[in-house]
Amino acid sequence: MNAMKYWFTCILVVVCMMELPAWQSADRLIPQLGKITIDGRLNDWSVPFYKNDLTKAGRADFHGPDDFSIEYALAQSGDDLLIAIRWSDDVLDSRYIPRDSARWRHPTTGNAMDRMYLYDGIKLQLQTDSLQYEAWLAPTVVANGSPVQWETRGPRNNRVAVNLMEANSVKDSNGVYTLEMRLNLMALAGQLPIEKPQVSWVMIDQDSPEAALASKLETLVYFHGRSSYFFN
Ligand SMILES: [Ca+2]
Ligand SMILES: [Ca+2]
Repeated sequence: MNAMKYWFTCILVVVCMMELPAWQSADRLIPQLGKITIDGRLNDWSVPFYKNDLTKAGRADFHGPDDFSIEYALAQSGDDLLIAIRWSDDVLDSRYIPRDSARWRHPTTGNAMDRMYLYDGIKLQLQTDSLQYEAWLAPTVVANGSPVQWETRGPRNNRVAVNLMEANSVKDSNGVYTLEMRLNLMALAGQLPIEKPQVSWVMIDQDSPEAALASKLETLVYFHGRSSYFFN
């Protein structure tokens, strides 16, 4: 490489580095939505859905959208954060798991893990510098007419059970489970606005409702991701 080419390459690298988008470019505006009914039906949702933006992990024989696919959307309406999910899954493997049964210990290794990873499920986390909220849901109604398994607020080592999320789920005419959720942000945070919440997802597909729990570690597939949002 001659000297001119060398310096040209150096300058190009520096310029490219300067133009790398800052991570804030992943910030997403939470769009406004009119008044909706939390009945699980998404015909009143007129905002874009995110699809294929979560990272897959777990078993290698996952066979694509026929096996599992999800779309989700967030919206705001007054003080409410609204959340919708379309859940397509070839085998439903879902049940109610009370919070006091959340941990499961492997019978051979003795290792403890979250029991929810052994069933179809959704973990939603909302975080800011001063606020932590977590909810576990099933794709279908599992408890008290709701898909919510439980909710907590507070830091990992000092979580407090809360009951803030209104949620419902139905199966539509295409066999897709649709979930609809409402979370009142004033009730959650005590004051508004909430600045740039980070929203994290884990969406778990298990397809072996009859299998021994230990074997389900081998069949686990999940999609995960986190994005930063802002309200207008
Ligand atoms: Ca599946
Ligand atoms: Ca499943």
